[in-house]
Amino acid sequence: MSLDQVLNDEERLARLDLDQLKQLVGLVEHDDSADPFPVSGWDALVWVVGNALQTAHFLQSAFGMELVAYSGPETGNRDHHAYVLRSGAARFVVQGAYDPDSPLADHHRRHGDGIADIALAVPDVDRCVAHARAQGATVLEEPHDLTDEHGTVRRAAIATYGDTRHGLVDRSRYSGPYVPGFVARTSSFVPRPGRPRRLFQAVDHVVGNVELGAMDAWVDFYNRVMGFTNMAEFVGADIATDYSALMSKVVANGNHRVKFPLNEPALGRKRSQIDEYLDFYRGPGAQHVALATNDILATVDAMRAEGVEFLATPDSYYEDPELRARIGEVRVPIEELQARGILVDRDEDGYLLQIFTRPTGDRPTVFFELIERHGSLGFGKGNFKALFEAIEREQARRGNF
Ligand code: TYF
Ligand code: FE
Repeated sequence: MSLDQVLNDEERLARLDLDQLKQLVGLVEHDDSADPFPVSGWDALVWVVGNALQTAHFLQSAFGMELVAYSGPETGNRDHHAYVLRSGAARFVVQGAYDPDSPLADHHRRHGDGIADIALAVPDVDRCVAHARAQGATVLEEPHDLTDEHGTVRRAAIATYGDTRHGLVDRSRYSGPYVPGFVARTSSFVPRPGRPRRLFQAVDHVVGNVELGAMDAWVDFYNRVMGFTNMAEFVGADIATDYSALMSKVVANGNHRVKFPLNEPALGRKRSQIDEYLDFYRGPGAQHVALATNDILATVDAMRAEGVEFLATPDSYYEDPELRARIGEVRVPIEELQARGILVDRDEDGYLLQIFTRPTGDRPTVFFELIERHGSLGFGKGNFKALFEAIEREQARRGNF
């Protein structure tokens, strides 16, 4: 697929052009014809939460997302409520059980709020499933058509780590608001005056936490089953603070739009943040979602004004002369970053700005990252130590460190 073909309708509607998208998420040229499992991008992050109505409200008020579709008892879905929200190219679906016997209630009982389906947009669902099956993947949903008056969505799903799945979705023959069973829905929510129209434009990466010793097997799964390749920032060595450690490797699809860092705990003097996640999520799962923004300062300010809490970065981070020298010039004075706790990292390709929220649910599990890329295709390796120390301060506040 050539680069000018990769923009989907939503991205065109969101007036994202190719150069913006390349910069935002580090998109690269890729030839699909030789790819055994072509993936064009993200379809949706599908959450199971304890209260979908209120999560949908939070995503509108605090994350600036727009409500676009709904399914629930009023539309014939007597199992759960589901709200579809958009921000630029990003789509979230939040589901909460209506029927006390819904499988979603069991999912929530076990995992708390979390991502059940990291759904990917694929041009050929059947080809992907045939390849995945031949490679030994577990097919959770066989390819099937969902049809209504707006057309047809073809969908399948394969299992990944823990109870997480990858929906494989082809919506090229569909013009409805999400998938059959959903109706278009907007809301009366009005953003605070002066707030940017969008707080983020795309999903950059989704990180998976897997069990001790399992990371390489999952890297192999993404290589073999889904044709993903290992990204440069494929460290392999432990990333350690004085107290704890983890290992992280990154795989990406052909055009690099979909990037999956995979973490496993490593043995340190204290309990790793990954262990804390695995305990409270009751197994492997999606740890953080990085949202790409083209103005991280405005986004952080807008989210903070709505009560979103970010990890604190100590002043010593900004005063470290070694860091200052390594970072060089970025688009704003360092003081502007320091005032907000935004981290900077630079590599051979450019730099990135990033910041992390506290966990957004009741358990110390899922959280968000905001990322503004300026050429760097990395994940902020230079910030790992400062970041992990900040996470450990939070773990200690919770009594888990
Ligand atoms: O995605 C990444 O790799 C960075 C850094 O527990 C990171 O955002 C890695 C592990 C982690 C938190 C952040
Ligand atoms: Fe990240």
